[in-house]
Amino acid sequence: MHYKSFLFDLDGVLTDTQRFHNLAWQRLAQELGLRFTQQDSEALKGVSRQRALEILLERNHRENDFTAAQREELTDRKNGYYREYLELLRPADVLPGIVPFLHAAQARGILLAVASSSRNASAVLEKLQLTELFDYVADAAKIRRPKPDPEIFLNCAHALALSPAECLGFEDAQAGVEAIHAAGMRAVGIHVAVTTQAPDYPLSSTSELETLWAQDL
Ligand code: B16
Ligand code: MG
Repeated sequence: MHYKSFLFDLDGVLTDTQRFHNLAWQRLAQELGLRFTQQDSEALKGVSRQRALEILLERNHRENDFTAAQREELTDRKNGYYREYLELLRPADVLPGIVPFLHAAQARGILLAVASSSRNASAVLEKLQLTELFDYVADAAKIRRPKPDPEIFLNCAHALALSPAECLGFEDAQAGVEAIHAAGMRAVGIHVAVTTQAPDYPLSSTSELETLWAQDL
């Protein structure tokens, strides 16, 4: 194992909060009379809140129907719904295999960081009681260009004083895999549904993470 750091996406990798994002967007879409299919929800994965709203409106041909102030109200409303669902989150909601994998990585001296597009990332990590395990958590509010731009992954590498080649990224979203590759890093894909850019190490679930130790990464 030549990697010195693992950079984790949060929603859909450490925990299944992606379903809460989906429920919140679905609720908003219903209120606005917008279509919201499984494919729409895939397209919204991993991108920022503002970009997700744009994509939803574009896919419904409604991109010219809302002012900047109205869009802000819509993203705030979606976030309110998401925060409501987050109330249900417990430490038991960390996905299978994650905690042992993080401990095993720490035991090998591998640095751990979170590279999530979510401005709620710190709150989610606290609720899951995972905060202490990470050496660095990127602040999504300070990232100017959302995934698939590499900025957030490069921000983590920089904070840990490592080169991109020394970092391995973990993602569930196509936009995230693209961001990792654009950063010059290799990607572990956790059940990545759309594969315009295949992850280097595709896994079907977090329960398979331990199999990575047996590979010559
Ligand atoms: P928030 P990740 C992403 O998190 C989600 O996948 C995406 O669906 C969401 O729109 C985005 O965070 C922003 O989240 O509205 O909480 O700031 O997958 O990068 O951990
Ligand atoms: Mg994700």
